Amino acid sequence: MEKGKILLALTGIHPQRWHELLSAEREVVLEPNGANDPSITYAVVWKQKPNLLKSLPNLRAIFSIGAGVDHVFADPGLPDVPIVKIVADNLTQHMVEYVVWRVLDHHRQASLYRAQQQKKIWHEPPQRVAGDVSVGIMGLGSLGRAAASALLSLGFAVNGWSRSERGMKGVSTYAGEAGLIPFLNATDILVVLLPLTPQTQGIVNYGLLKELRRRNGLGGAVLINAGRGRLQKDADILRALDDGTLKEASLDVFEVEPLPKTSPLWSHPKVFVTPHAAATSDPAHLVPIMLRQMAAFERGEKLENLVDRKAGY
Ligand code: NDP
Ligand code: OXD
Repeated sequence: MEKGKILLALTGIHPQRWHELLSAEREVVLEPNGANDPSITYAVVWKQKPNLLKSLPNLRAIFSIGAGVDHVFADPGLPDVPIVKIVADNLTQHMVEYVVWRVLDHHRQASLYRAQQQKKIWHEPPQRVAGDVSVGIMGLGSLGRAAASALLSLGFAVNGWSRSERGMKGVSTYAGEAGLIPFLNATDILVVLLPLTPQTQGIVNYGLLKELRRRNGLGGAVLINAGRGRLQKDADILRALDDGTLKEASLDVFEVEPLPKTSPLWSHPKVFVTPHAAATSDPAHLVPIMLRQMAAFERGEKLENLVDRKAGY
C-alpha cells in the first residue's frame, strides 16, 4: 500500500505540534482544508466536524488523539472504517498519577488539614491505613487496571467493575449489571474510569452514590471521576454532597466543559476541580505510536487498539 496522506481535524486543541510531528513522516492536510480529498487515507481527530470524514472517499482509518472515542462517535455521518484509540504508557502514567494523588488526598484527609492550617490548629485526627479502605474502579480497562496496580502496591483494598468478567490478581472483580450493586456496596472511594457510551451515560447518579459503603473511617464515601463528564449527573453529586451521601468529590470532568462559571461545583467546599487534565494527550509521545501503526497497516499488519463500534469504546 502507498504511504497514506493524513487529515488533521482537531477542535479545541491547537494543532501546530501535532502537525509538525506528523508532517515529519507524511503529508498532512489541516482541517478546514481536505474535505472531499481523494488522496487522504487517514484522519487524526479530536471532535471532528460533523460529516467531514464521510466526504473522504478513500479514508482507511480514523485515529483518535484521546483514549476516549465518544467525541468520534458524536459525528452523525461517521464512515464505516476502523477507529483506533490511544493506548500509551505516557497517558497511562498521567492517569495513574492523578488517581493515586486524588485517592491519597482524600484518604489522608487533606481538606481537614488545610482547614486546620488556616486556623493554626495543631490537632492529629485518627488516621486509617490504606488496607482499611477499599477503592472501587469503574472501568477496568487499560487505565483502570494500571490505576488498580498502583493502588494495590500502596496497600489499598481494590475492587473493579467492568462490562465483561475481568480477572486481576489482588483485585475483587465484578461485572455487568448484576455485579454493580455488590461492587458499590464494597467500595469506599469510587474512581470512575469508564468510557462514555449510551449504556454508561448518566450512570453516576444519586441512586448509584447511595449504594457506596459508608462504614469506613473516612467519614463518608468519596467520588473521583476522571472518565467523562456525561457519565455523571452534576446535580446529583451536589445533592449527595449536601445530604452527606458523599463526603467529598474530585472531579476532572463535567457534564458541560469548560465547567460554566455559574456552576456551584467551582466553589463547593467538598469538591476538588481540575479542568479535564487528568491525563493529557502529549503529541511527542502519541504521534510516534500513530505513525508506527500507519506504517504497519501499510505493510499489511493489523491495526492495534481498535474500537469496538458496537460497544462504542
Ligand atoms: P478501555 O476501553 O481500555 O476500558 C474501558 C473499561 O470500561 C473496560 O473495562 C470496559 O469493560 C468498561 N466498560 C465499558 N462499558 C461498560 C459498561 N456498560 N458497564 C461496565 N463496564 C463497562 O478504556 P481506557 O481505560 O483506555 O479509558 C477509559 C476512559 O477514560 C476513556 O474512555 C475516556 O473517557 C477516559 N479518559 C479520560 C481522560 C482524562 O484526562 N480525564 C484521559 C484519558 C481517558 P470490558 O473490560 O468488559 O470491556
Ligand atoms: C482522552 C482524554 O480521552 O484526554 O484521552 O480525555
